[in-house]
Amino acid sequence: MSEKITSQMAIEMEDKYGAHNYHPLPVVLSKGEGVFLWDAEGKRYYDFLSAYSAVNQGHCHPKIIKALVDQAKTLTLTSRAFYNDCLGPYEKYVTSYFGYDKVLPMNTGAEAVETAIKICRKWAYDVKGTPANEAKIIVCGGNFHGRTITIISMSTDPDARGGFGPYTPGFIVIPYNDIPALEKALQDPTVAGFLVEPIQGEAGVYVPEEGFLRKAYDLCKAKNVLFIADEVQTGIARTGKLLACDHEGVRPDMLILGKAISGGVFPVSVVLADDPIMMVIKPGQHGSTFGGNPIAAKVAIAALEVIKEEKLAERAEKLGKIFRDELKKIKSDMIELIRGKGLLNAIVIKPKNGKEAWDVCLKMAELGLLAKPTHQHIIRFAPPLVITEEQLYDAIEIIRKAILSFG
Ligand code: IF1
Repeated sequence: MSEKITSQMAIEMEDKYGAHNYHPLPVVLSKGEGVFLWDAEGKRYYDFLSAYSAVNQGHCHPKIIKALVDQAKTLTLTSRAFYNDCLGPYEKYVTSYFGYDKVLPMNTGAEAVETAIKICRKWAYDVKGTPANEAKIIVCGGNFHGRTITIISMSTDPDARGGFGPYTPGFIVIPYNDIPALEKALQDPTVAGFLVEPIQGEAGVYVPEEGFLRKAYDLCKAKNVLFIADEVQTGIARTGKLLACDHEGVRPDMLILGKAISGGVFPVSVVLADDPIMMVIKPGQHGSTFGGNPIAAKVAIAALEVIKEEKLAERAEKLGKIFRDELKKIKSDMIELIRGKGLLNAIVIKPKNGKEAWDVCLKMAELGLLAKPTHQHIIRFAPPLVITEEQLYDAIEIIRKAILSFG
């Protein structure tokens, strides 16, 4: 089964044998290295999606791959029925890296979000004294936290949510970036937590007003409500700081990470919190077969080391400014707005002669750069953070050419 297939064959097979839950750009990728991807025919592309910010350290980073391969040859999975000699060192490393007492390891982002919701509810009943089954969590319109039934129950996106009821109760939806709405919702004494993305990724790289996170955090504290940050997409250097919350000096009560915590090499996610919160979970109350497995532990340590060793947060901060400044110089009425932080950026596209964000992405792919539209009119730009300044200028030239090709 290892014979080479053409791009055409690969697309036909996915169409015939795979569920149709995606609509990918017609590009078939077969190799990655650093900031580049190659398709089945050997054409090279800049990757400006980075697997939705999972591959912040660049494709197939040698140090992370070595950790993966070495551990894969030694021990892969024991389950949590027994101890293993990788988990403890990883737990020590990751808690000191982010500055929390404890970590709960899971695999995917959605699982970590579910975990945080469970911990928050349990904390409400055991510590805060909320009456049984009444705990509520405030979330924001336009959120994206994953695909499980409970998570889509708090979504406002008709595609994500529609047709999948009945829904999990216990959520209050307020508009994003709306402090008065939060203040009002917090008056309900059964509110236990506020779950928020510091920048809304799926909503189109929607950056809240400066001070929003700080004010939201302070309001939560005044009401003894847990401030829970979903940094699955914004975390790990992407926005120019280790965490997007660091821009406002906010330390979440619970921090949810996924994606780049493994450099996109392996599904690894975590919830981080201090003892008074995390210790509400007792043996048997939560877990996962694969969570905290030896490969995940070794891969995550390597991936987090790369972030520091290669100063990727600092790179994202510096190169992000250049990126936005250079994009703003492109004179085209198709560019309605440019926004973002660090190397998480987006262009809002104004359709022209029937040409939309999708067409711009097809043109960029033709010219050797991959990005994906979100919400029809927005293109997200998030290259691996290892991109050099020279590569960035080269990529900007491709984006410029693609947009200007529509006149
Ligand atoms: C897909 C979006 C990005 C996330 C935040 C939790 C999760 C995600 C803030 C769940 C996942 C993904 C999932 C992926 C596309 C992608 C995405 F466009 F859908 F919204 F990145 F922008 N919290 N985001 O962004 O993590 O369970 O997937 O590991 O295809 O659904 P997961």
